[in-house]
Amino acid sequence: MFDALSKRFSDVFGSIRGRGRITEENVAEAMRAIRTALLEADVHVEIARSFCDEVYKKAIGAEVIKTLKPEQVLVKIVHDELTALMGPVDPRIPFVTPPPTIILMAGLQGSGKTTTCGKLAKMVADRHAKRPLLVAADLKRPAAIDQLEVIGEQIGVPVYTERGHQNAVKVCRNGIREARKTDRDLVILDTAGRLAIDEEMMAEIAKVAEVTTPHQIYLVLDAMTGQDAVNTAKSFNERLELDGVILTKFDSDTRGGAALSVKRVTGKPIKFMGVGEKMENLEPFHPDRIAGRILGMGDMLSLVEQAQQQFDADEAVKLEKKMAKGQLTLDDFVDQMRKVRKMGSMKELMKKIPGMGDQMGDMDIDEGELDRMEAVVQSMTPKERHNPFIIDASRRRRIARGSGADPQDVSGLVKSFGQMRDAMKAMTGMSMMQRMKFGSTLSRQMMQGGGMPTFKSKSTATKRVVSKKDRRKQRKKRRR
Ligand SMILES: Nc1nc2c(ncn2[C@@H]2O[C@H](COP(=O)(O)OP(=O)(O)OP(=O)(O)O)[C@@H](O)[C@H]2O)c(=O)[nH]1
Ligand SMILES: [Mg+2]
Repeated sequence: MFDALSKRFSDVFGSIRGRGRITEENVAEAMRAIRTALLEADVHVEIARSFCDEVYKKAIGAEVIKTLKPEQVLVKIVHDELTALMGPVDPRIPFVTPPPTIILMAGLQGSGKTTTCGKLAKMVADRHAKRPLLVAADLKRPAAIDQLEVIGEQIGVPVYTERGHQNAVKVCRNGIREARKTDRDLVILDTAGRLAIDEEMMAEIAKVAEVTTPHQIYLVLDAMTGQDAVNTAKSFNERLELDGVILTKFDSDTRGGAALSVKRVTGKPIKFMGVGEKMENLEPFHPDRIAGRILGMGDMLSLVEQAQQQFDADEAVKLEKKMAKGQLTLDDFVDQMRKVRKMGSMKELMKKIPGMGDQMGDMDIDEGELDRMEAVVQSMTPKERHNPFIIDASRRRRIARGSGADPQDVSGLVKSFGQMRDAMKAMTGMSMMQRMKFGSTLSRQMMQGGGMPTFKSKSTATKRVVSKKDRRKQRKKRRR
């Protein structure tokens, strides 16, 4: 999402950067380019126009022209304006007392309602320690109940169903009663969608809303449908008291118009975004971070937030100490890998690091490599995991046999581990900024090497990571 728009913005700012002197005309010209970029991203024409007017006014007011770094001032104004366009939004779910909090999900067919019900249930269970109940109130499609049951099982959340029933309102009511009886904190009602807005669907969902009086009504919108999504939002908003929108398929290659227009058109913010098909692929929608992403500033905050959920602070301190002493073991290493993996695919993660997004291209990181690497480590003795350099040829063959790998894979892993340990040791003396820079060079080199450096790595990619020269430089820096 936003790839084309990001590119256009960076061209616009680039052209300003190249100019020695900035005039009012230059700013106006930039605004025209931005307006075209927004229209191309499928942003509503009125919104694009008022957006540019607003930026122009502020840019002139802020005397962008007279500042030494006009480009930076302009980026800031555009960033703030984009943030204002998509926000404000309170990304929390307001839980009520006494429970249960009732959430009604509405949306067109295929927009991602059922999937999002599961994702939301998982999110409240994992992050807020709540006990959700899913209610299968889509009685239009025979397979809909099964689909929700499969999802429920996958995430370990109970699903309330009534087969052979024709009345969605009753199923919802009974589901809520069941939630009270079984002491659940939250009920999520999955309703039926239609191909297009029709009166029957609107009447049904309005009736469900009237009878169940949900605390929150979320409209699930498919980002890929662009302006249609915005029109859908408008229609639903006229019939239901929406509390927010969940924009799905954010991971798709869409132009982003829906994300930028929904709030302005309906007055209702996007609260969450679906970023993939997996159950953990739901994230709070932060307009400022999205604006930053559009402007190519990376999405570090989301990355940090994601990382925080997985990495325990105490553990990090312990690890840091081990790293400094070069005492990192293969166990620690695999443990970290597992955590990184839990956070989502490596590629998704790397994309969020500023400057990494455009370098990712089509490069893919083979997660199967991680599995194979784990298998090798698991075939080692605890002593070997602690210090894999004691592994001799016969043990190497034995470990390879035990894990279904080649003996070269085992030695490759040990070698790369040594390099990684050195690299980490070198990193400990650095400041956060230096580390980020170093880390991103490291990961880039890892990827240019064709994959993780830790396994089957016949490439010399990681060797470059801490060359002697770099190490000397780092030592110097530390001394300073
Ligand atoms: N890539 C991607 N796919 C998604 C996302 N959310 C949902 N999907 C996919 O979209 C398809 C439709 O999702 P459903 O959850 O069945 O949609 P629905 O709104 O319940 O559809 P109906 O019940 O037929 O109205 C599925 O294949 C999902 O895996 C997302 O955020 N990213
Ligand atoms: Mg469904």
